[in-house]
Amino acid sequence: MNLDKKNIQKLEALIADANKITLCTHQSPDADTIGSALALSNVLLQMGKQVKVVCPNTPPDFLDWMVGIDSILVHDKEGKEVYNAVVEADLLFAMDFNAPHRTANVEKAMLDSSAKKVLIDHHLFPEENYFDLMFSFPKKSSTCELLFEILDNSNFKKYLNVDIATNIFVGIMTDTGSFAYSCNEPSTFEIVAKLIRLGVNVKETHDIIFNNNTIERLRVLGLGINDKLKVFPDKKAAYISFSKEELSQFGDSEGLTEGIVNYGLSIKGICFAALLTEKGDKIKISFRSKKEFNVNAFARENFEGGGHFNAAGGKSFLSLKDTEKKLENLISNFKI
Ligand SMILES: [Mn+2]
Repeated sequence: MNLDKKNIQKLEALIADANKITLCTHQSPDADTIGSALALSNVLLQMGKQVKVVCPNTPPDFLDWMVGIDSILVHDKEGKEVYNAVVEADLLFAMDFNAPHRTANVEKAMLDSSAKKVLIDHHLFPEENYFDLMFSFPKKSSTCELLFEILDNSNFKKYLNVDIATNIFVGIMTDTGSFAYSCNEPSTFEIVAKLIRLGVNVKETHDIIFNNNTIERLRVLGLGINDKLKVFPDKKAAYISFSKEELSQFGDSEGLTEGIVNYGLSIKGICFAALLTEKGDKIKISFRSKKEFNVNAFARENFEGGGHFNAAGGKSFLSLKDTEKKLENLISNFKI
């Protein structure tokens, strides 16, 4: 399983044979899953394919400028259309996730679909049995970087344009925290150089993502840092938690608390950070770490999640208080 010519030829053949192609993104979509899906959909549309991009839930507002975003079908709003788009497809793509259950409410459609399935992803442990063809590269900065490499080395190269390049750039930039982590390979920057040659404007794109906060996002960050941050210096750990009531004061829009987990990790000496948010009947948890602390394993073992070595997610069906207790208990046993 690697980016050899054979796999790229297989991909070219699968796409040539397909007419209806549906691209799936993961739950709580981020810029990497959306950027890669929209970039590939742009290529497929230029080829005259019938293309649909489906999302389990609404993409965050700060991505609403991305080219193609208005065409996305969101399961929370258009469940039937999403189900049909997945089941009736000849070819399905999993963009930036490793198993059907990562699409939550779209999982059933993915399991019901008899389409050929292709994985393009950088998460660990893909569900190999589900896919007909896999491009699984956990060492890549982002799915967007991987997708670019595939396109650039295939006969789809001729379709590359500034819109595709910008959507790909956004995924690489956000998955690396503006080129701060997961990007120690020269190839990431060689690809960025190619994206700039295709017309990406780095400053404009950075501004539109990072200097585009809503007041609510800043205020919830203020509450988080002022009142909600708990630090365990001896254990090199910190976390912030938000209850449903606290989030609803700020409108609880998609992406409201995006990135807040990183503030805990930005504290001197802290190697493990978590963000707990109460959503519906569960607690959603993000984990970040520095150095050798494996939050992918930590999330898998304790919070039904996973992800990457230094960035992962999980969930808990305990109350927020009990989830905090469980986390603090685990932290008390840290030997970082
Ligand atoms: Mn990603």
